[in-house]
Amino acid sequence: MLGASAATAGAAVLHKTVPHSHPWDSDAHAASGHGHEVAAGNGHAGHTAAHAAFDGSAVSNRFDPHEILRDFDYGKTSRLPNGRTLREWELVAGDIEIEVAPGVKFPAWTYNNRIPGPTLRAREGDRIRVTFLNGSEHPHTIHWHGIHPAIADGVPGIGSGQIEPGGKAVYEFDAEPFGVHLYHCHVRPLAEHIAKGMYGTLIIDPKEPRPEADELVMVMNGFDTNFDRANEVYAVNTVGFAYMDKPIVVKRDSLTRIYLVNVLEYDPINSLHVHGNFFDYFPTGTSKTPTELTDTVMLCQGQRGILELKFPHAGRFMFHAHQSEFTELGWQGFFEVRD
Ligand SMILES: [Cu+2]
Repeated sequence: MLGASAATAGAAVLHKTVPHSHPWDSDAHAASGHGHEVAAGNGHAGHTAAHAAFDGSAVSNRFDPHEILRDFDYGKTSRLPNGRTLREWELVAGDIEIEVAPGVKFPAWTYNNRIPGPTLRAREGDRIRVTFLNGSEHPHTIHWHGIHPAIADGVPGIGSGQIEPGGKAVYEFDAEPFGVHLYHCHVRPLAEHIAKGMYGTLIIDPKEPRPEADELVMVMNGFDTNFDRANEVYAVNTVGFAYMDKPIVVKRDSLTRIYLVNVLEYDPINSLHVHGNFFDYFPTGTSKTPTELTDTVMLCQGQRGILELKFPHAGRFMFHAHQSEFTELGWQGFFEVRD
């Protein structure tokens, strides 16, 4: 049963192409449940084989860093008697082998067969219900960043506690506060459970939505491929150099919004620097007023924020960690700004 669930949850569901729109932009959407949506305005909506590479050769994974960028999962929605929206998801833990660079395999632990796990997206005030099935051979949980009762916190010894292989838990809480948040396993040894790949992004949109934009999710991570508690590969969305080989296409003079999360294990800090531009920075995304106009942001593990920028010039612009070691080991990419 669990295996079948894992396959269903992990296999990409129907993808709808809905450029720059949230389901709550229309009542019809809000009332109907639907799984994945890819807001793909830039020509890579199709399912092609994974094509990230150090040097042009391909890696093969069940997920594609380019699809993960704009893949927002709004869950299955229904209306509660009190009129509020209930959003439901199923997350399945599993043990799979992934490729973090051509030929570099990594025995990962995942939510829904991908790293990062699905980007869950709700609106402030929604009710969130996540059913967790442990199809892995190890105990896991889902710990949530946000404001919620202790029983929904996803740590061993509280509420449903540690979920053993084959076990199940339901986490239910209100979507608050608005911002960009994180979920991850909280079973010890914590560093191992996180570094193996058990994390994802939870976006809670404000009731009054942010301005329309081309939105991207970037989860900064790394992989300790020889188990010496140091990373051999650094990346955004798992595959080193994925966005060098194939740049992220954005539109000149139009608003680009990046949901940036740092889950890097074994290194105390991470950073993102954008070439040829500055961005407004909203720490944790909990305010609509930026705190800074800058071109570099530094994040400790678990920190996250929202970047908003418009590119005034067409062309290719690098983005990368400003720690040169990370850059050289995979954490770099290009924006390709087109008219
Ligand atoms: Cu775990």
